[in-house]
Amino acid sequence: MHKIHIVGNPNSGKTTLFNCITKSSEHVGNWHGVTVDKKSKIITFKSSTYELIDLPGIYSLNAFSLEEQVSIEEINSSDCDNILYLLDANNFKRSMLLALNLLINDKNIKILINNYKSFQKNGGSIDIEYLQKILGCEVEIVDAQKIKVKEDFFKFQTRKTSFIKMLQNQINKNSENNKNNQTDKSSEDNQKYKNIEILYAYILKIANNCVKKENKIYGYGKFDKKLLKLSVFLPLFILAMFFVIYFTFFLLCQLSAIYF
Ligand SMILES: Nc1nc2c(ncn2[C@@H]2O[C@H](COP(=O)(O)OP(=O)(O)OP(=O)(O)O)[C@@H](O)[C@H]2O)c(=O)[nH]1
Ligand SMILES: [Mg+2]
Repeated sequence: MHKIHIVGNPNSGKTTLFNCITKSSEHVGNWHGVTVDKKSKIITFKSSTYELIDLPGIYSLNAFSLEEQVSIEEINSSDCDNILYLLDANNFKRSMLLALNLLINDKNIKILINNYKSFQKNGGSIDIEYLQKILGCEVEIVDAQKIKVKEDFFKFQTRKTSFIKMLQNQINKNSENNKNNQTDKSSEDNQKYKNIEILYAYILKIANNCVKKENKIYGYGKFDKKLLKLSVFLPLFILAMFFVIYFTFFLLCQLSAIYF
């Protein structure tokens, strides 16, 4: 039986995808830490059997809470090779940190970009071909709520690209330098921060080359634009302040004089 783990940041839609594929009804919710333990279900697809495992959301391979520890232990276990990685299009850079972590740890991953429609609505786009080329794994746009599993969905073809090799070398070098210098707790923390700095430099390179994003503010529509024009906003602001002052100093004073 093939084991497939669903991994990603909190709130990226992992359980939604798990429910849709396995026809389950695990708890989903629009807040952090909805799934706190691993959930698994066995399914059969094209006469092969798969165990699909939904894990609690994590941001990196460093655990800060118990549920994050559950995920990280599972990812580090020997039977976790094939990973469906849920990437929220609206949080590309943040989601990419864990994806790169998995790739440099030699995991077979397939990146599923979720919430792409809302990202596009805000003027964004992601160059999928570039991502596939640079990361060496398959990248697909999905809708976790109504995904249709196609022929090769459970096939993973990850190859190590020169980009990932370069990143891996830099991370290894940093770890070795640190080992030779000191072994106390603060130097271990320094090494972790340095690793994250290295990863972020690579993430910026990727994002600059494949993510187009208009500088739109989420929820900033036509009404907000009109309202925020100085000629409209200033008189409305003065009027509102006038009513606040009038209500506080005149109306309330007169009312209190009548009743008290
Ligand atoms: N519209 C839309 N909403 C989605 C989609 N995927 C997930 N959501 C919503 O996003 C929220 C989070 O989804 P979950 O599946 O609970 O996310 P998760 O990754 O399992 O979260 P954790 O368990 O906290 O790590 C829920 O309110 C979902 O209904 C999608 O493709 N489209
Ligand atoms: Mg979940």
